Amino acid sequence: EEPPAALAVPQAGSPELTLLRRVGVVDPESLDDYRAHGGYAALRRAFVLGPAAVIREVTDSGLVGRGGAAFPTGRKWQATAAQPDRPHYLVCNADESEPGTFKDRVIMEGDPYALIEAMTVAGYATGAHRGYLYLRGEYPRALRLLENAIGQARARGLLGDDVLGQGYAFDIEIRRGAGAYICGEETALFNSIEGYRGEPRSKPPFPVEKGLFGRPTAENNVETLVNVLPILTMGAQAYAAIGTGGSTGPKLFCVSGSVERPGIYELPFGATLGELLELAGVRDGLRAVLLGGAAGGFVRPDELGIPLTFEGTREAGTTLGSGVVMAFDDTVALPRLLLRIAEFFRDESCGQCVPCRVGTVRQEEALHRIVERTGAAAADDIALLREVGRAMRDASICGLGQTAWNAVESAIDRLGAYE
Ligand code: L3W
Ligand code: SF4
Repeated sequence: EEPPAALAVPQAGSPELTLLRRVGVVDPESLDDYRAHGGYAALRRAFVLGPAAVIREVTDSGLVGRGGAAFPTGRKWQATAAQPDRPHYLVCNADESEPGTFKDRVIMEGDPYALIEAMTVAGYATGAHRGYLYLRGEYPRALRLLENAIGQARARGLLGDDVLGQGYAFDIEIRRGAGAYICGEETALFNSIEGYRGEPRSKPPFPVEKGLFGRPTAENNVETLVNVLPILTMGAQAYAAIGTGGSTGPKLFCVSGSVERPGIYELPFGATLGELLELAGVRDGLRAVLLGGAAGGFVRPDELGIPLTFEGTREAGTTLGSGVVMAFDDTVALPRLLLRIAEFFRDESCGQCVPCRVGTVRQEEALHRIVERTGAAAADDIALLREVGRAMRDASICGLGQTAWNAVESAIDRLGAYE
């Protein structure tokens, strides 16, 4: 088992934290300790409010998905709850595989009961009696702690046939991934749980209508779910006052690369990229920052004023994604880094659709030629990359193919990577 990722939380124990306040503070194996630190107050409030009012609170809070696509959580829950078809399912996407992303791991290892409680609230609100927690296969410590938490919660009546004596039945099953990035795509994830190949389905129909086992399903990222706890305990209004009008609440950022203190940082939406890098101790000679992971885009050192919000990054022509911030100094060979990203996408493409299956190979080949020419690009390589990139973006079935050219494009256009 790997050492605890919770060590990588430079702000651990700070009283002003919302999502990370228990990480590094509570004993992740102890339900009593979790309760002593405010655990299960949100679920109690949910039972007082009832499912419809819980969804209203989540909608009013402005919470949007933290997995990268920023879809409004309240709308997703409302659409699931409204489906007449039964049963409904709740799925927690804990297949955290975006390069540079490790925030969900820190929550699951440092505060596992929070996720179990949040899943129970989500199940209650959306009318599900069964929750699946799809966990990245390479997280053995999270697996052990979550299995323990589920067992303890079951033994104490916090999961099972009659949760908290309220007549609501809910239980959670953990399913482990087997190392495929694509299984983090929600419909590939459903296929994986159902025992099929991890290949994305065409959408629509969206999971809220036909998801796991063809049933109405609310699928949320770990960080999205744990945000529901403070929404219920502090109230939607107080929660919405954190951050900006367009991006409410606190956000976890995964900072790595050329910084002194890599790790998970919790900040309200709206801090600038520069402020975050300052906290992490940015090193001299900064050359580029990759925002949003391999599926995201590069920005230049003179763009550190970009506000870390969904609207701010969009306006700046980039993306926040799931909160990845990778800093690269001038010792990093950009052409090689881009080739590495292209290799990743070629490797992880599920191969189901032509634009992505062939496009990721062509992209890698072109980048390989460039590296062999010691980093210089011929004009026809750049033209080919653009053409292949456009085809992948426009015609791929899922986000993997649609975003496989983002980082390379931004490196060419914003960084002048091959000039
Ligand atoms: C009901 C509608 N539901 C959309 C739902 C949809 C899904 C969510 C977002 O995200 C992103 C991608 C990567 N009625 C709906 C609806 N939905 N319209 O909303 O949907 P979508 O299709 O915009 O995106 P997605 O494919 O679910 C993936 C980005 O994440 N990414 C990957 C990150 C990886 C991690 C990780 O390792 N933890 O998060 C990186 O940026 O680019 O934008 O639930 O069903 N009309
Ligand atoms: Fe598979 Fe790529 Fe097509 Fe997605 S875009 S379905 S990963 S081949």
